[in-house]
Amino acid sequence: MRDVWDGSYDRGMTSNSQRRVLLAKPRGYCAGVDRAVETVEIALEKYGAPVYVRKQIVHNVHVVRTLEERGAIFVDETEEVPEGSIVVFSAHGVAPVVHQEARGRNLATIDATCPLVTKVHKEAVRFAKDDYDILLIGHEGHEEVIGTSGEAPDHIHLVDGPGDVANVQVRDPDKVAWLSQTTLSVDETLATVRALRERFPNLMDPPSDDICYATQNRQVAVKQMAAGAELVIVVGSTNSSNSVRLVEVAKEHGADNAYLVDYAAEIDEAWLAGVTTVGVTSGASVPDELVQGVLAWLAERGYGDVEEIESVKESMRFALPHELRSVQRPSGPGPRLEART
Ligand code: 0CN
Ligand code: SF4
Repeated sequence: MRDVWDGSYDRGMTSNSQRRVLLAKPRGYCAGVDRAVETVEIALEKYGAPVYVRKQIVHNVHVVRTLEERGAIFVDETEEVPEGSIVVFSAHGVAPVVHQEARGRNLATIDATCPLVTKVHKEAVRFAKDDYDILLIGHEGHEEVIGTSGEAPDHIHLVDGPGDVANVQVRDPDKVAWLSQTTLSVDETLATVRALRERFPNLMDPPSDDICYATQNRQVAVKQMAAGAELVIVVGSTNSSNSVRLVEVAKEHGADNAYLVDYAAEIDEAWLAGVTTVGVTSGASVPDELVQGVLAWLAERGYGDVEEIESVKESMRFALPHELRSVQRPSGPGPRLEART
């Protein structure tokens, strides 16, 4: 396996002997998703079913279905959780008002918010305390954006991409800071920040990157891979921001076509017409067994030669939420969900 690949594959006529798969690495579960899924699994083992989860624990259909089969009940709001029950908050974070509501209903909460989302919440609180107008770059309606905005609703303005910059209204153009959702396109966010800085030359940057390491690394990996693949298949769910971004990035960096699928069964054979090289990757909320299902599907159609292209090494792991710290954890990262195709 090469450490760095230069993207220099030929795009010849397809024949069985030439067909190949480039498999991006890193792909799939990040440290925050691994922790959040494990949180629900451990809560089910420790307290027994049902365990309530507010919103999808992570934005993946398979993960949610599998946890439901084990006794997790997913709800939209805490008011749907019976008084006195256990509720887990999802990886995407919640506004402070949600914690208050849970206390009001006497719920036992376990907060699986990713520490890298919590970091953005803290940055918002800090800038609001210093009375900045905060321009939060993110997708309207996304749960993470709703949670972060709830930390300082009077100070935060949502900026949904470069096209939204002209709409921003602030009190003092010299006292403005920007933050972002963790799972955006790095390139589009840089374009949004450039446009914001043109309007607000004294714009303050966040103290550190808000787009998380996992989102960034998966985009770097798909860029390298897409340069040599006519077709890219991204495994992930349609409401997963980071997964959808991988499809866009693949198209912008050389793939003729890129598609998002939850399961191998959703792949359309017609996508393979004339294709020699297929790139495969997955979003941060996707168990690798689903990628293995896609590789098996491709192998049955002559794409059995798989080369993994590793662009960045990852070793991040987060401690469990403090409510579960006493629990012995299985060693090593990785999903414990059972396969289903
Ligand atoms: O797919 P996810 O659950 O969430 P988004 O990409 O939609 O934000 O991945 C985990 C990310 C977090 C927080
Ligand atoms: Fe945390 Fe990033 Fe994973 Fe979201 S994608 S859970 S912010 S590590």
